Amino acid sequence: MIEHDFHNIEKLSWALVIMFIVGVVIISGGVLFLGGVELFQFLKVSLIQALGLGMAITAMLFFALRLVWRLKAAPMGISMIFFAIGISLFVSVSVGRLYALQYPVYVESFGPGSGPGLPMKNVISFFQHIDQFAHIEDIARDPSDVPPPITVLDPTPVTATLLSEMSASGTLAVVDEDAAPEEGGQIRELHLETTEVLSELAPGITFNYWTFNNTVPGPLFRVREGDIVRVTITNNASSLHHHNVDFHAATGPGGGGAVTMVAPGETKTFTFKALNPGLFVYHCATPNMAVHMAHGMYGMILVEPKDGLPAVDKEFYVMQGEIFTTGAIGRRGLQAFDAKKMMLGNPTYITFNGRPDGVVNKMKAEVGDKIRMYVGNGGVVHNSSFHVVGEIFDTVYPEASIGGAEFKNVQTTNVPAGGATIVEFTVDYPGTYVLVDHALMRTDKGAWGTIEVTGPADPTIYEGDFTKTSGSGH
Ligand SMILES: [Cu+2]
Repeated sequence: MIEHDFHNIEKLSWALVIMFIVGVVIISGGVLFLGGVELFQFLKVSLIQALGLGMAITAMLFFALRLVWRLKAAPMGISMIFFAIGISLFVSVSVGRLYALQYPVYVESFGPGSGPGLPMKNVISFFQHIDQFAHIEDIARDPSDVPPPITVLDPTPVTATLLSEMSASGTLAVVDEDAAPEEGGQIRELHLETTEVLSELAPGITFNYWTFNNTVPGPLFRVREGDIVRVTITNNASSLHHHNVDFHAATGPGGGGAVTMVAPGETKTFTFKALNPGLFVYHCATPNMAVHMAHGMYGMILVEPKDGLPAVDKEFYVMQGEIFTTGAIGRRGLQAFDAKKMMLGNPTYITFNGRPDGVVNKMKAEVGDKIRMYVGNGGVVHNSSFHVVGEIFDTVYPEASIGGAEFKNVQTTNVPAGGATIVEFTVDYPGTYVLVDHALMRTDKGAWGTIEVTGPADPTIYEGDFTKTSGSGH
């Protein structure tokens, strides 16, 4: 009888060990089969934690079974199991699922549309197609890439033929005088391509950006109040997700979002009339909207007032954004999007033009230049406290309002999430001017850039000893 029990328990305990080994082989093989070494790398932390948990449970059961047999004391073994389960319950109730095991599918939310966790099938699909994703050398949009002011009208004349063609192609809802641009206005054709690409956000740190036209932010468009704006959006065939575009400059449900949802490979067009002047954000509004924006899907359109804006010497385009990665700040390698960090409102990186140092050493001006900056915020959590160190904004168009009251002599101005500002200042003294989100901790996450100003120094404006002092300043 004792011999018989021994054999049973001996067999059972070794069966446990074999089950564990088989489990490890099946899970590892499954991961390799579905997404190759890249998926394995990606899930490394979760797999190691799951392995640890599996080892602990197997060892516990193994030990308990042997205890039952050796001491002939079933209660001992059962109390061991109770003890282990009790500890697990205690930990799981207070901590919940282990952090690494939560990613990416278990984040619940209550917004419109789907939640922020990326579906596992998309994660697997990403690794299956990883070789097809374009590698972008520099994801940061050049802040100097600003289209010229609309002084000469667009050569595309508005004719009755063009309007009826647009109507026939379904790109213009109504053909009558109301749909025509206002006097002096034009039809503006804007082209957007949504892409999902790989690019380094810092040396050695790669992120899967989703973009408009392969940069973050997307292009700055320039139209005039009263223009008809015709937007054509194409979703690159290599995309894994649907995308669309919501123009804050458009008046109508969804700002275009409802009529521009494009599947991979698809193209759609929509038309709106630029009724209000101002600097407006556009962004992808495909559910989960915040997830799409946190991958880089935002840009701006300037609707100039009918008389244009005053002439300046230099114009720059900067957009703040937020990136949430599963790895801590500075962690190398391919970084996955972290839905939980986004829900907690804690970006790993806060960027100007898509990555830390996205607008460092890219903006140049001469002493005496009047500078205008178009500053937007594609962030999904934080408002920005925009400031240029060593400068005072002569004029701020608050919240990018054009035609309302302008602010004069401002140090720091607010840029709401999904909003913008326009600031103007004349640079009076040469040197490097640092722009920041003056919630200054964010500069450590990447929210800063520079403007280099060259020219003669006027000691009546600024004078001091520029020789460096020793020491780090801490
Ligand atoms: Cu999108």
